Amino acid sequence: SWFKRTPPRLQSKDLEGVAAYIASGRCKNIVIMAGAGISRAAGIPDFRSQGGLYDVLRKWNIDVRRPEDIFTLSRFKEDPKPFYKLMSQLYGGSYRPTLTHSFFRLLDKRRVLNACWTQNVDNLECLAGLPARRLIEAHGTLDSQHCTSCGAKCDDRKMKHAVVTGDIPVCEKKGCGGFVKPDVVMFGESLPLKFWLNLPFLKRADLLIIVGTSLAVPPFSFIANWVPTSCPRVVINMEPVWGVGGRANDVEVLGDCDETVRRLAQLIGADWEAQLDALWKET
Ligand code: CNA
Repeated sequence: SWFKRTPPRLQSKDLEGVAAYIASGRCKNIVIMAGAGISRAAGIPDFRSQGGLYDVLRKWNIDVRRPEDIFTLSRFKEDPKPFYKLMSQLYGGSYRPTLTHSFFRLLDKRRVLNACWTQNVDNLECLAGLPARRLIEAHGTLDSQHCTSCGAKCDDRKMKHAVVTGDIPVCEKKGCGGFVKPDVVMFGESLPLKFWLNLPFLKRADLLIIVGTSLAVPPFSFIANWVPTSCPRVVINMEPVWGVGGRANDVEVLGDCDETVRRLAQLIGADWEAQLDALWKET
């Protein structure tokens, strides 16, 4: 069983080494940690890159002392307008998963994916076909919503209509009228139960792929330290990620994630790249 195996070691500390490890068949429990960077190619801005949501807020002169305030529950309850002004950006378009999302699906198809832990709320992992049992949406999802006052569920279409037309969605239950909020985790809220329940399984990880995230938001960022010390960790990101790089099996591949996962698939085998493209075309 998994705990009796000898600890994995990469042939080389680069993408070739990671590919050889996956191709060897010894790597069967890949854990992914994903962030907003993987959805940028879909046209969704991230938080902290240039041109990201934090820049947008500054440009709009939105009255928030810190950009994080907009995603803080107590502030939302006082005044949800800045949050919804920003949401209208996200709800306006229709988005298609990226090659990186399809790479996650490929790992699942090849039966080497243990779980994908994502901070994203855009639902693109689901649209790429990743089954719910493999997906942990640590910061919730924009795909459903509830009243912050009475907790009632709110209709999808009414919600999206309100947001796109610039209204604040309000609970329609008689006598309630509370503000409706998408089921995203705000600062000041606890993470979904699924996050906490899945933590013990991180001990099974035999490869950690950290992709498109600055890894700046705890407790999500802690996951990187909760895989076994011997577990190789590969960062696929535009910039180095704080806190990862010090372990013997850490690998850093800087650059665009779609390009990197394509190269990784190529290096594992031509059939992997072909299947990756086929899965992406399906989305
Ligand atoms: P972040 O802090 O904005 O970091 C994004 C990271 O991705 C940065 O380090 C970038 O260098 C990197 N990056 C950007 N483009 C690429 C690319 N093409 N290839 C590789 N790397 C790239 O975002 P995090 O996800 O780390 O921060 C966590 C927040 C952001 C979570 O709470 C999310 O809910 C929230 N968020 C989510 C979305 C979404 O659902 N798509 C969008 C914006 C923000």
